[in-house]
Amino acid sequence: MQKKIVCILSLTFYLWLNINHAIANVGRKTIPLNDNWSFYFAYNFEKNIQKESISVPHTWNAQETLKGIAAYNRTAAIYERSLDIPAYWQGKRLFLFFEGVNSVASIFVNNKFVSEHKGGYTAFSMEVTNYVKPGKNNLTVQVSNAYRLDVLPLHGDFNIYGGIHRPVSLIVTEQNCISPLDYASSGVYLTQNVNEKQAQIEVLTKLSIQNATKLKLRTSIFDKDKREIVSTIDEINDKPTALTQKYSINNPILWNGKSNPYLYTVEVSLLENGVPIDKVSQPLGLRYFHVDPENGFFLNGRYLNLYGVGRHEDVAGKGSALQHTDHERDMNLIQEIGATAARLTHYPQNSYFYDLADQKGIVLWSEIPFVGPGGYTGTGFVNNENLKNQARENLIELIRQNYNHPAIFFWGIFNELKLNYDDPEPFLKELHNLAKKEDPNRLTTLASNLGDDKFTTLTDLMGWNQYFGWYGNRFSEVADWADKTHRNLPNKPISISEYGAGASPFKHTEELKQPIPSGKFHPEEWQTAFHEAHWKLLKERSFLWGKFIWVLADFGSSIRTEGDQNGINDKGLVTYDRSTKKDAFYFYKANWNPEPMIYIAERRNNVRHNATTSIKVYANTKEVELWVNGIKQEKKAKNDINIVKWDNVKLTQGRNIIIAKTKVNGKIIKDSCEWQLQPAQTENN
Ligand code: GCB
Repeated sequence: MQKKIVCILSLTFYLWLNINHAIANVGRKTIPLNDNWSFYFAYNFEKNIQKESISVPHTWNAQETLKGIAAYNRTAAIYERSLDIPAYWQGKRLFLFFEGVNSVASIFVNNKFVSEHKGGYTAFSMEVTNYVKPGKNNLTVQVSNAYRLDVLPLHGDFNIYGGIHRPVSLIVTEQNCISPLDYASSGVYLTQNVNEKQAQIEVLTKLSIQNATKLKLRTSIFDKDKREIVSTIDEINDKPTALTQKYSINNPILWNGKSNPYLYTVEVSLLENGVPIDKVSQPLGLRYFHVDPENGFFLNGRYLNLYGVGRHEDVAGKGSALQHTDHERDMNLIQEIGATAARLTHYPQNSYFYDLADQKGIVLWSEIPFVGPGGYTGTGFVNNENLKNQARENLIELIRQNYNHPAIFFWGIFNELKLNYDDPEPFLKELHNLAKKEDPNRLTTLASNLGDDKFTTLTDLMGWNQYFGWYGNRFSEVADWADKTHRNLPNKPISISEYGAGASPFKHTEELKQPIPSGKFHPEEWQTAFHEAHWKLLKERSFLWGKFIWVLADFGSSIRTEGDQNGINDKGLVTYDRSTKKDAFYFYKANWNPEPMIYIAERRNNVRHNATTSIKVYANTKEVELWVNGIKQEKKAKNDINIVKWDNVKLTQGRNIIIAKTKVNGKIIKDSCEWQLQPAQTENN
């Protein structure tokens, strides 16, 4: 009897376990495949070669590109790891999802070729259900960053870091699922038509249906506090590849840039016999906008001055193989400086960075890596069908993968192409049309470095990369350029898509003199002067719909042998390792970030030879007090670009203590630094 009870109990427990396992086992799972890879270069054919154990994101070029030798290792490498497939996944579908492999990837499962992907900065996915067996399987990725003419970019002042430089995962689904195969997008596309009173939202869901068994699609929209606002369920008949559902929200809360980056969430669930078997969640930021050639950018009916930085995904020691914390640090810098916008140069960036921009309300320009030579020789375009196909695919990937990010407003189709090789214009027109077909609700743009009679009819908006006072010319010419371009193209919304100057925070001068860009001496003070002069002239020109500094942080460019360090473009407002914010960073912070601040500029220029000097403070409060060696100077007010300046200040030989103070709501905030005055050096000492 007792035995019988034990048997019944065990059977019940067994059934309960199985049912629970089955329930727990239903639905999409995303399993990270970032660890336990081995790595070696593809030219090693010996059987017992040494393989390096690595995790992805990974690149093999992060260090050597700093030698300043253009010929860094653009070769092929092999990444391997095992794929463990539990037996209870029998009947599931399996997809590999790569967020970015630079720049051509060939994927093999159990030594069988599955697929190839070209282009290092977009995600790609593939189904591998029929390539795997229960138990251990091998995943091999052959990666090449070799220079070739059929993969963008053909050119560029940045490194093409070879490797699996973004995360990898395995997606496990039921037989029927929301498609992970539509250009590696989420499979859900949210299109909006918004005004203050009402938002109409169309949710297009791409499906991958193997067996049509009582399927339904439930789509719900939740507000920020996770309260469901609307929800519908539609039956799925036959085996459709897509389904569209429509919603409206009255009195929507708008995504309003930094002032209120309000996000709803759209949750799309696929139900089989009433049980959810797949679910995709996407952010929804409701907003409307336009760009006016005379008055710039308007978000939700109000003028928004778009200013910010270009951003490369590249950090000292890591190249482009970044972690979430690296992206967060960059976003924190963008927020700290007070930017309203960023241009994500020169390629689609990590999906996490777009998430951060959605959450923080930063308006984005995002682009494909269609990059021309700028001031160098060579071409960014050849009229070759293979290259054109890759560029088309890349643009579709950029748009579909990032379609739902409210932060993105502009799709960039190229940077600094030239006209002295194959004429790129017909193809650029085609790319503009393709972008419009994929996404009629955003605007296209480009970044040119040619005259205002070139490339002006291709895209909705335009931008020019301008370096007045760096690669020749004088700072003030930026105003003449802007006004003349605006006069010549009165109906075209124009922007300054890059402006900047190189600087080392460790090189200084007391006499401002334009440095030689290709030289080693890039004193910080010239960059500061460049930005002060530029911002004064640019800030008032609201017809410029965007003003983008080149660049947030110094970045790797193997072709450069200038400034302090080979292989670095030093036009960043922050150093390559993000440890030092240059003076220009604080200049913009004082102008863009309303949080009270005070900062003594030229603080690092701390060995002085001129006994009479100027002292400059950046502050966003009205007045600033200054003490030099305990002696109070005249209290001064800031000027129109938040600079407070004292001329003819006398320093004493040896140590000088400078203290600047200001009052914020009755509280004193201050900054201080120390300079040494030393006798001027003569040739003999
Ligand atoms: C440009 C390019 C950018 C370069 C920059 C520079 O116009 O678009 O990729 O890095 O100039 O620093 O010269």
